[in-house]
Amino acid sequence: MRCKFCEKPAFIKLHYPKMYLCEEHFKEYFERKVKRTIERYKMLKPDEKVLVVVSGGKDSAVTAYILKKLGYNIECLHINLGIGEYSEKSEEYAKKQCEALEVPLHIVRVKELFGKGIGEVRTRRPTCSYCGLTKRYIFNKFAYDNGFDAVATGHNLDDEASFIFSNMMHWNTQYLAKQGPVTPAQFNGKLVKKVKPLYEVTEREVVAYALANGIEYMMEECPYARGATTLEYKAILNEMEEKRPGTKINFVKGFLRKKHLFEAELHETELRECKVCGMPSSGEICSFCRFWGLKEPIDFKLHL
Ligand code: Q46
Ligand code: ZN
Ligand code: ZN
Repeated sequence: MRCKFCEKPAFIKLHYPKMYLCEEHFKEYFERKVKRTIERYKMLKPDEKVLVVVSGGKDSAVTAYILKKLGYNIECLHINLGIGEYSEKSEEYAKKQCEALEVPLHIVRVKELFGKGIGEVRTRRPTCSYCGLTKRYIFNKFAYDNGFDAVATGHNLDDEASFIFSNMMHWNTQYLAKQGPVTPAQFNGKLVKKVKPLYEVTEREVVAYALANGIEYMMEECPYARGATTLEYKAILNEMEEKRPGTKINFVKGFLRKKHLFEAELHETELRECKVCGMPSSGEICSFCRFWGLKEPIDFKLHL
């Protein structure tokens, strides 16, 4: 098969819209799509300072790569979760990716902060739950302490579609109301703006883009990800996508059109300052400080 736009052999067959593209035209297509997503949802202004959270995996590596290529002012943050060999390898990949891109990489290591890695804490809370809490707090606080205007994460269309799908199955309207491609800054900027530039590209397209650009990334999954129900939802959506191309994007766009229905149900909890760290919290002490038993805030400010 030949590319739709030139004589070269096809590198990929896209299912929606259906077309064959050579490597060069696929890169162009992918970059245009991400650029349009950023513009459509008014994610970033050209002069904003953006912190990209890089895990070592493909999605965040592609996010950093494409934001740099589109001319944004980016720096990267890797959070080493302290999950044995998995975390050591992840950090190595993050370093390699940022070196290749020539962008500054900052590293925060959970074990250095608390003496324990994720998975080593004796708690009734599920591992992924406190891991997520820890990551979200660290990247937000790091961005806030260092004056970043936005935090970019690597969530792709498959992640978003499966998140919406699973939360609809459980009618978690509170979560659904807060879901979207952009979360604006809140609480006097203490909650930094969050953006998802890969919101409208599929996982398959991200893999192909990484391959086309020689981006190396960590393929192993976190040991705690095994058996996660998100993977089941992804598999169901993939099956539907195969039968009816466009299912995922139409589902996510339809959700965004109807999101106001969920927002109407949102019980806005009044946020106040955490007594320990001063960051926004629904209780006296925020869940991060409570979970890690902090007595003093962690200062992530870089002293350059
Ligand atoms: S939440 Fe859970 Fe992930 Fe943390 S413990 Fe691993 S699987 S890394 S996205
Ligand atoms: Zn071509
Ligand atoms: Zn706190």
